Amino acid sequence: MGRIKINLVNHVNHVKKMQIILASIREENMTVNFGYKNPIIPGFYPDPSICRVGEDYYLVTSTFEFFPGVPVFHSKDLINWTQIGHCLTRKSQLLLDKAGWSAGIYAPTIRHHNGLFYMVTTNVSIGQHLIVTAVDPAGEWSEPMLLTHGAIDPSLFFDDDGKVYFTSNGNGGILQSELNLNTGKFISEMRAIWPGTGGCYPEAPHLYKINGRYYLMIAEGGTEYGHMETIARSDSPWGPFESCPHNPILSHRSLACPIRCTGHADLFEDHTGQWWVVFLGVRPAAAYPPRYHLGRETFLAPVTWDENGWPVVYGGKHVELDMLVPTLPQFPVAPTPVRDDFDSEKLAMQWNFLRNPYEQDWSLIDRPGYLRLNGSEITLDICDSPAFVGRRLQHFDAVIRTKIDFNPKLNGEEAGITIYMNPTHHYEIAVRLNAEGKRSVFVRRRIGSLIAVVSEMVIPDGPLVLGMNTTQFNVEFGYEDVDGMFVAMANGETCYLTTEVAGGFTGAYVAMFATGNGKRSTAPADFDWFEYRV
Ligand code: 6LW
Repeated sequence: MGRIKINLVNHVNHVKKMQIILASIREENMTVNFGYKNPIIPGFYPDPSICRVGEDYYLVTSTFEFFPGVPVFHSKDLINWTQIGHCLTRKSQLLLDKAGWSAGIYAPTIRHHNGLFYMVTTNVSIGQHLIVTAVDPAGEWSEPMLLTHGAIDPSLFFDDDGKVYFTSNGNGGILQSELNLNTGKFISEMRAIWPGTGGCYPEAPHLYKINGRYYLMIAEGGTEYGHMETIARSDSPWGPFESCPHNPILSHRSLACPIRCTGHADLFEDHTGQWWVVFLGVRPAAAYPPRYHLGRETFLAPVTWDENGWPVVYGGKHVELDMLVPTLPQFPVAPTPVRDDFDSEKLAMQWNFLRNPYEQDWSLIDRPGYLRLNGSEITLDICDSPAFVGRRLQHFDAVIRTKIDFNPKLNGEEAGITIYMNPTHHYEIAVRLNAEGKRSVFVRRRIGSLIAVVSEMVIPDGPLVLGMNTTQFNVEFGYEDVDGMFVAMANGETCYLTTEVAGGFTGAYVAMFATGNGKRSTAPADFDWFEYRV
């Protein structure tokens, strides 16, 4: 017992020392090629898939009912990522009309072949897979080729002989067919190729050819706390597949470490010959009972190969928040600016709508320098497209502020900011007319069928700064008084916005919204700026 304690203390000291060294190297702008932090892409960015083109890396994640769909990230070092676009930016590519919550876009796969990027995913709301292509991954991506086949988690593999394989989940195992990419037709029967190792929900397959052999890597155990990644190989893309003797190659099941639910991975070799996996994991706010509200996030771990040709993730250890391993030379990238002043005629890439937006509900042009939301009859409580522009809450500790200019004229008209998990789990601070017809700021919390306004105060005329301060466990709501001092009004627990409570596959958003609660608002809500400070 004593020895374990000493080792842990040593380990913690070692991590602290390494962090200090890395910070000083970064300050002096020297090339760093050691150590990184997980998650590499924090916040609701699940089901990662990655491809390499030369010394550039491109990564996509799933997006469910949010629009645009499937963000594309670029990196030169696998650690510092910048969003360069979205694959699905048009309604003709991504129909989310009244899509259910956590429906829409499930796990994507990105591949590059013969100068073209391919992204394949499933829109479960229309029951079809879609393939889009682009020469430039920043977009625009093509119109979709639609494939009907009742399953999820499609992947593409381009074999050396020109054949293209389409692999997905289905029938309690992994299914595969050869695909003609010109016609979008399956040109062989859909065959069951591997049932997995016995975990529930064998899914998220990717087929690779490595050293002349076909490796099939999949997720099992469900995306929750039993999640794991397993692998098998064969001399043929059709199997029979031999399971890796040390499966699962990645899992944090039964562990109480800060990263849980690891699985749904994509395996790749970097341009220096080092292997890696990207995968999803979660960071519960507390170890027990574990509950997470930031969604499933994207993680990275190094891979080595054992003497029998099987991959070993992170030396067989459990993946950590601080990864003390050699990396590619690191190229820091500019962070997303803290404040968006809405001075552009295009929304910045971090912003999303809920489902396909109604164009009359928002504008960056009607009042230049402001994001205008015209509240419709639709509220945050239903599966439709309210006037809503939001971004992911990516950190436990964030300070969120927005300056709103909104003069409601009729009862029911409201606008403000929400921390939103799904239609039945969200909290907001907003402006409306109170029962006496006076302009007020109020905090409302919705947890399941319980809906309560927990604080309301009359406010003077003029624009108002609304805010939320988030921590691991709490969201504090308030506004700034005339002296710019934050006036706290109410709190809400993050635990009721977690996946364990709210359900589904997404993570918390912070968003500007407006609604007329059953009728169109007569007053627009103008947001001068929005700040997200970590
Ligand atoms: C996804 C499945 C999964 O399609 O969750 O974690 C589903 N894995 O592979 C939704 O993201």
